[in-house]
Amino acid sequence: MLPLRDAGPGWFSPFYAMSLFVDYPRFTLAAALTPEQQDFFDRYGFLHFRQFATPAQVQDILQATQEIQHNWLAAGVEKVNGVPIKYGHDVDGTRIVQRFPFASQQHPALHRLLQDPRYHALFPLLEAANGRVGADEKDGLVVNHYVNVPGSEFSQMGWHTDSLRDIFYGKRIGPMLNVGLHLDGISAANGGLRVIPGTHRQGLRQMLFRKKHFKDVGYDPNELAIETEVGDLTVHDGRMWHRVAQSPIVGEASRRRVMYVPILGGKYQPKTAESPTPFYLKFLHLVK
Ligand SMILES: O=C(O)CCC(=O)C(=O)O
Ligand SMILES: [Fe+2]
Repeated sequence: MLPLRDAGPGWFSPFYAMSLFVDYPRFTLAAALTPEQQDFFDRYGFLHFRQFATPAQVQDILQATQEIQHNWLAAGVEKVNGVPIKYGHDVDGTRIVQRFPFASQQHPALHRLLQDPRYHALFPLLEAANGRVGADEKDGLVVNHYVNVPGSEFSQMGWHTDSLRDIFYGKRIGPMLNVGLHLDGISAANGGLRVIPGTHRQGLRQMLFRKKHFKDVGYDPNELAIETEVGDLTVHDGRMWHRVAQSPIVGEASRRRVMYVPILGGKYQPKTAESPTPFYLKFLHLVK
């Protein structure tokens, strides 16, 4: 395994062309993190666990999202707790949901999934009191469904930090981890998640201006490709720069489904049906 390097502002990789292939450890999540896992996160800002969910659990999750999609399409639902649902089209032209906010409030199978005690093992990474799974806060459990079709509405996501959202609310950046459960196996050659290791420790200026939030979509020499198998879990610090690369493949093989839930510390701030639409979602149209 090649060691990862910290990505300081001016850092230049001698492995420029190779950096997609830099390897990093995949761990297993148990009831408590190991010191090695804790150290890796402190240094690089992310962790990757294999086989968090079984193939049968992943099938149940996919089934649940289809049921939610069916209900929302039938009822013409536009928002949940003020957060817009993103609709698009599948390979065969049918209308689908591509970003489901607050999904665990919509289906008992997804609600049950968030009761898994292994999430608690991640709370110490927050370095904050009152750690919890944010099922009713931020955008709740979000399911993303990417597919690259001609005129696609959702096939990639530009560079961003999740913590920028706090700044839009005029708040201090709250402690936040974003936890992804990967429902498709994606190799680096098929697009997928890219992170810039170490950027969780950057200053506020770098967090705000290192790139143009959501507009910049290109390759970065310091990026690392997160290659997933079905059922993998990833965790990244909310301050870390990341993006979703578009699959170079068009059609069925480009399909990528992943669900994210925030792990939060500090004050509990649930959203309700009366919650206003957050300002940061004006960026949602940039995601195509
Ligand atoms: O789809 C992914 O893996 C990442 C999505 C993401 O970064 C986000 O929704 O904020
Ligand atoms: Fe993100």
